[in-house]
Amino acid sequence: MGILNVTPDSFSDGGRFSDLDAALARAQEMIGEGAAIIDIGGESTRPGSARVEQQVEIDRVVPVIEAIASRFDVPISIDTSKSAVAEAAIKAGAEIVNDISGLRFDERIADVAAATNAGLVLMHSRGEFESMHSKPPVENIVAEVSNDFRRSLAIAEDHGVAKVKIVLDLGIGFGKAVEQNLELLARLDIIAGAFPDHALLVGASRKSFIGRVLNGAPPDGRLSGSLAAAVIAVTNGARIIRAHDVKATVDALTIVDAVLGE
Ligand code: 7PM
Repeated sequence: MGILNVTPDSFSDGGRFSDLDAALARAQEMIGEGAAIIDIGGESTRPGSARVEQQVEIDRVVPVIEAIASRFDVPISIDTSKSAVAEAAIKAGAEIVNDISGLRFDERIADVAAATNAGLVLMHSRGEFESMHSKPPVENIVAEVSNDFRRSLAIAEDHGVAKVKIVLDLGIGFGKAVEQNLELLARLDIIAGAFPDHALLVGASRKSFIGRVLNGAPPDGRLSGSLAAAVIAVTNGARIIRAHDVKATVDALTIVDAVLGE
């Protein structure tokens, strides 16, 4: 799953038309590098970032989704926690809703997914939008993630989302201490075993726990660490990897597949 951010800071050269062009070029590049899904987000979840009005988020993502959907045969996911944005995105051509709140912020996301037969990614996170990145750690992160997955799954199924459409995501970096992100990757096999009906998605790409373990490496110095995390995740049972660096990630995982195939 290749990441395509369409927040104003993501493409620097301003001007609506060139923003759309830049997004399209990046999508095309990631597809060429082997991305199987393009994940489009119009709201930054950076620590301390302000929430974006839903109409602003819609205005950012819809033109990009329409442009990609009309040109390329690739599934598009919409990274949002708002049902109105999910609905507009699906109308524009998205097929998957990627909710970082796991239905905690807006349950109607499940109604939208059920009504449109869209895929639904339920990501684990702790705390509200503003406090998500500063929550004190819990005792047993594997147990908490598993319990919260059950709660999110129950809501989704109550709203009529088919089991087979639901993907679970550990939510690396969302309200978790560095050691807990490492523990989740180390024990991913336990979580995968507990949820055999669902594919697991992991997004560790360039995240701050990698920078911390690598003595302060900046985001553009975290590629090797991100690849190591992706390899561990897939080896331990993840089925989808969310990544910025698609070519390098696909290469690393092609080797993993080749080895596991023997
Ligand atoms: C700041 C902090 C900026 C975190 C961006 C992020 C995930 C996601 C994000 C994930 C799924 C990033 C994150 N992370 N959706 N959206 N899984 N499903 O690094 O791990 O892109 S935002």
